[in-house]
Amino acid sequence: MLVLCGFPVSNYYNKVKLALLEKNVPFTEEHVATGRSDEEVLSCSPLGKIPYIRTPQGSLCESEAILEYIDATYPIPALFPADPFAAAKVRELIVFIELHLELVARELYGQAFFGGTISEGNQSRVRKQLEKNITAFKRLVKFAPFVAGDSFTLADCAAFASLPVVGMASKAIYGEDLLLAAGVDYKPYMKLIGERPSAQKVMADRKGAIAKP
Ligand SMILES: N[C@@H](CCC(=O)N[C@@H](CS)C(=O)NCC(=O)O)C(=O)O
Repeated sequence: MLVLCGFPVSNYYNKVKLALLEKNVPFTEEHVATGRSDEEVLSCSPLGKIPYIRTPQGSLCESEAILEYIDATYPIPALFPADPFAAAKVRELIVFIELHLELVARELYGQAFFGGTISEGNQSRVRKQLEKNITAFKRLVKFAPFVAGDSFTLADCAAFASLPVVGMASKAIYGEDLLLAAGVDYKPYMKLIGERPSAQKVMADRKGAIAKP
């Protein structure tokens, strides 16, 4: 059976968990904190990042590689469209969400969520980049009703896990959610996805993990 390693507050962990639940893949969870540099973790995830999975063939890190593996190994229900162009559009959206939005907003997390500080210069640099990238993302995202169109795909796993973090971090630092400010109204979408049993489990586990001392 697959083992998902990490913890349920991480957006990348929850992206993978949502896909596993959507696809009804049997898996267990193993709590692994960030910041580990021991051989047990680095042999599975050389940068010490979570999530990673253990499979019968070995371990695998990087959430996107994990999702591709899961979708190919457990093909039904498919979370990439069969049409190659439509599937590529899903992958394009995932890159926009993670590389151009989440990774940029990540620079804000230290101050937004963990009591650190980010210099004014860096705040303004990140804001400029985020605003540019959100404008670009707006051209691609469909919310029709799913991010890539009329069916639930792996891009929804990425969007559901990461869009709220981008919104919360920007609100904490700039006093406004830059996604909403740019007219990317992801709130009804979050509600829609939040009605799925898979997403409810992810959110409940996240809440439980945050509440733990
Ligand atoms: N590109 C990675 C990103 C994973 C990631 O950044 N995970 C965070 C937790 S949300 C982490 O492990 N941070 C600790 C670190 O970077 O050392 C993926 O898609 O899996």
